[in-house]
Amino acid sequence: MIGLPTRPTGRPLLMGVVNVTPDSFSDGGRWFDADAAIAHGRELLAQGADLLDVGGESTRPGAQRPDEQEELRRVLPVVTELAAEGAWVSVDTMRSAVAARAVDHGARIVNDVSGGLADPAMARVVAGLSVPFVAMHWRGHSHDMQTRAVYADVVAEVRDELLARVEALVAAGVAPEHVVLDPGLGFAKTPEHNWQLLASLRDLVRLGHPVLVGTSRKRFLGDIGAAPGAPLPPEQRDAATAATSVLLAQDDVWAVRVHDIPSTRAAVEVVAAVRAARAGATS
Ligand code: PMM
Repeated sequence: MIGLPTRPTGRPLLMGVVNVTPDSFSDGGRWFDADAAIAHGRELLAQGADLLDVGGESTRPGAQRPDEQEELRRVLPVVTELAAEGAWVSVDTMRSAVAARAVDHGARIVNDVSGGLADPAMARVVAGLSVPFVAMHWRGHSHDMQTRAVYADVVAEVRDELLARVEALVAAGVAPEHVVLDPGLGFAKTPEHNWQLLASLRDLVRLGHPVLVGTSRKRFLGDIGAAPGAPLPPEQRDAATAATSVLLAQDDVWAVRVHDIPSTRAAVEVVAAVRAARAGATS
């Protein structure tokens, strides 16, 4: 059984994003070629990433899905090489067949933005693979997900829908300690929903599962530090991302999923240093 990488003292793990896609909203097309994606993964590791999340399907609002063969063609060479070099690799996929092949090629975590809902075989396959599984909150595929951003109480509904996923995963044989929860910021959420979820993140952490959060470069951060009606482009959202990483570190999440490692690394190391100083002052 593969365990989860341990969280360092005082800060979350840093999961670096390696999108092997032509159209991801934040870095679309930049690492589409396998060699470029591998080089990017190495760069993220050199900058301090603790794990790498390799994905071949863009989930930006409105995106169309690649077929399974195309997804495999994109991710397998990148997963294989980075895992062979010793990196802790997760595969970002909604397809159980892609998850199984990627684990066979060295991936040690399955990150499913649908939490196992998109592919009915996912829970059973992951149980058989015996690897950690990231269950993200999801209400439907990207092409129309924003129509599902309707909540009376977003914090309670996301929590309850995630707990329903935990129940289904465990019933299919996934070890409870293997289930990582993710509130799915930006997925069937308005900016207000994302802020409310961030504000209440501690409640999710208190459920007892490791929590992973992806705020990096997302649309709701585009208005921070921008003129009204002129959101910043994704590459200029790393300062706001780092600020959310500080909050997430203070909430004791297990990992943050980010595109730019240096800015978030500095942010979470500040939190760890302040915590160490506080602990020293009281001992
Ligand atoms: N966000 C994206 C893709 N995969 N996985 C998890 N677990 N959590 C996320 O928030 C998440 C994800 C979309 O961002 P990208 O297109 O920049 O990768």
